[in-house]
Amino acid sequence: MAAVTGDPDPAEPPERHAHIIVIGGGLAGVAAAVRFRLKGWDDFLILERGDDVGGTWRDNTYPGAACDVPSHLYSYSFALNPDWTRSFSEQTEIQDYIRKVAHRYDIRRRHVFGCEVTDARWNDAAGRWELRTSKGRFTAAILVGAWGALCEPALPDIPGLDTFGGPIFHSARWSHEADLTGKKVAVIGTGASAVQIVPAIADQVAELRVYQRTAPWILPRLERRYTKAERLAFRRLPFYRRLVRSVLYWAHEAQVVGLARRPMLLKPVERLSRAKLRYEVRDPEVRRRLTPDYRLGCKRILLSNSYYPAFNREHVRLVTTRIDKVGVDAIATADGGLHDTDAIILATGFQVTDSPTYRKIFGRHGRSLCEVFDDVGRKCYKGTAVAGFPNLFILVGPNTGLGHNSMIFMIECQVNYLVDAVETMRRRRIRSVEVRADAQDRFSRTLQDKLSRSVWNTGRCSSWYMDKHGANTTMWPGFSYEFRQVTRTFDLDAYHTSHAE
Ligand code: N01
Repeated sequence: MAAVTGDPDPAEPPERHAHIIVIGGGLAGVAAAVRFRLKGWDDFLILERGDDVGGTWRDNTYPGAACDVPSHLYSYSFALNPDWTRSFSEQTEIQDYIRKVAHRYDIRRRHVFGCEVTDARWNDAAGRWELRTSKGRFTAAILVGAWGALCEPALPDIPGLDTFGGPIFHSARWSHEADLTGKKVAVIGTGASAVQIVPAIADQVAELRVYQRTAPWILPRLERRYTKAERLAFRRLPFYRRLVRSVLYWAHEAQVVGLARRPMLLKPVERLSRAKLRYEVRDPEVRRRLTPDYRLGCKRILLSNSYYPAFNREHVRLVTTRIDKVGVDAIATADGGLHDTDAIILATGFQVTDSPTYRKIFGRHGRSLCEVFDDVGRKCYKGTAVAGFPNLFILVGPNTGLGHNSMIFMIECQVNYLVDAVETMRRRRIRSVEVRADAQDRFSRTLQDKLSRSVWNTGRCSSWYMDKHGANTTMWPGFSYEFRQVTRTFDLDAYHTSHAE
């Protein structure tokens, strides 16, 4: 136990310092670390609570887990991968890719695995961040928040959930010990995770009930295995690899016109999705209940060829009545239904706008990100900097989400901005930078103005893109190349600075 005098606890490991500390070793943390290495920087650490790199791709091991962005687009620009085996990669292949990138750039040795950050506080007098973690204390001049957006499971507030007697787990914490064979299984939620899980486990279970609150819009998934000839071409002809990536990039970029600018253009796509539903689901009543009642794109558009057909099977039922409560071996619905249940899968999404990590990061006035965001909304300059939090750079921060393209592109833009910031600070002997509140407000106002015309705001749905103030603080309302333009160079004039003595 630490002495009350404030003397250091002899049992506690000594404080470690690094110029830059990155919290999180997922896609964003790895991208940052690789860029630091390519710059020849070695004075950085990545604190990762898990035991491997990969973040959400390490954690989401549910049956059927795969990406819905094409594999040649969902890759780092500095590590294009000729070896992708499918047009859309599965989780295992993406996780393997991230591991290989970490190995190739020798960044694993800069990681501290199994290191959970309990809090990080800016010490203004010392001009540094001070962190307490499960592996002792750390300090850093610059803190990079690469904790990710889709990492903290959101558990539903359903009465009696904790009284359930069988296996119950979140989709992102899949219990591989739980054998679902021949069991009566409930899947709660019908988002991107659920539409992959349902067809993947349908064959295995005796009875599958899918509890839907809101029907998702689903489009065909143009998925296939690459032929040998294609893979050879990807490997031998780098220009072909880049060409495919560029074609995919611009094809995806075009979707922004419909999503963010002219939602009416999405009408034909809605017709396509309805036709798919008519073609794939036999029972008209089930079809009716699977038909979304809001505009396509308002929630994330899902891609699947196997989700709808699963509902043609006798033992797969769609439940659209609200869940009343959960008992020890059953789920009760508001219409008086009582469904015997052996296992429950919570495919209920993530805490995005209310990330618990926000409660752990304390800025210049001793207030946490959570308190500041509660007060003024989730405002963030260029998705990266927050007024009151000097030398903090968030990756995949507010309003960097894409409904149409690869998040890796956005991550690389932000890393570019971060690297330029670090170099600018070194060159000009700046000790700390803190974004000016007026610059942050102006940036947020412009974003919110653009978002007000987007289908995410006008599409008559309720989605996790909105924060508790009713503002869309999740999505980027433009082309992704526009984000590259605004993050190309670090704009020091938007920041207050303090100089090293
Ligand atoms: O989570 P979600 P997800 N009672 O939040 C329902 C990425 N991702 O894990 O729509 C009953 O989308 C909720 O209902 P409603 C991707 O960015 C990508 O599926 O709020 N139901 C919804 O149906 C994605 O967008 C991939 O009415 C409740 C579901 O749970 C993001 O992760 C694969 C409930 C949650 O859906 C999240 O996807 C997987 C309650 N109390 C994930 N609370 C690919 O690349 C919530 N729900 C393919």
